[in-house]
Amino acid sequence: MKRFVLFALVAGLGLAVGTAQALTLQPNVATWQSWGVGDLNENGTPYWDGNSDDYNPEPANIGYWLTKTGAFAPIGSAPAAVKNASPGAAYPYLGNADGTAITDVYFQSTTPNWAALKIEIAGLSAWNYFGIYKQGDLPANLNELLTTPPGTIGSSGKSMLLFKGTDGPGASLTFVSPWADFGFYLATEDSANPGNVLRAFFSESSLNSGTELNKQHFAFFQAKSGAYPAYYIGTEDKPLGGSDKDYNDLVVYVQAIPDASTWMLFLSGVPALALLRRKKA
Ligand SMILES: [Ca+2]
Ligand SMILES: [Ca+2]
Ligand SMILES: [Ca+2]
Repeated sequence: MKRFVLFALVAGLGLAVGTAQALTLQPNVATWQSWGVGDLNENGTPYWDGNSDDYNPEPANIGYWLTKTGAFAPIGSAPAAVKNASPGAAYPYLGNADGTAITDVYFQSTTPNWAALKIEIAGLSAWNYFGIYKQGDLPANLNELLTTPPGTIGSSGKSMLLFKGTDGPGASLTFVSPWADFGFYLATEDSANPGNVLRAFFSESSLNSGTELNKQHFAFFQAKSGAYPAYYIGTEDKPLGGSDKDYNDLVVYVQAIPDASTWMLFLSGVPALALLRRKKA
């Protein structure tokens, strides 16, 4: 009897973890590149290692923020809240071995994910919207990317807002993608014409328009792997030709979390544990 209970418990847990792994948050490519503080010199290699305008002359791109160096070091001039939000780690980034960007990135997930807005260091911070869209399939009217409140799906069913312009660090939400495959977008609202998109960039940069076609405005860093992976996502909010390429303009942390059925399976093992404990006593 005892052995059967143990078996049921282990089988339940195994099923729970297996279910989560099958559908959890994963990029379509897995070429993670390692880096360290020694690679930071604002020379554009890796592609997110740009010369930030934010705290000149102190360096301040996403790499410095992740590692608490430059403007984000204890003596740096960035605000304490921005420094404190840093994980202090050089997490591997998604890219080519030579430091160039992977142009088309999307993710796969049908399980819940938790997203948190970590920092925004950009003049356009009040106008930048961040969300997910159906892989390879944009809304015909990009103004749908501004559909609020966060968690709402746009009218064509092809986008879901996660953070609106007036959201700031500390904003967070749990979301389930309506599509198995989805990309991330950054849309800037036109301050002169609210409700209209001034510019929008997509993690599949082949969906970008004009000068930004095939130019990657997102940088992905892998904070956790395994059953519940997590990523930091840095963004550059201006056309790359006229930007500082610091990828710290809006930074989001996103992590896969256990869904309700996984918790049910897990909890189903708890009475078995209690039974085992009672038998021992
Ligand atoms: Ca460099
Ligand atoms: Ca920037
Ligand atoms: Ca910036």
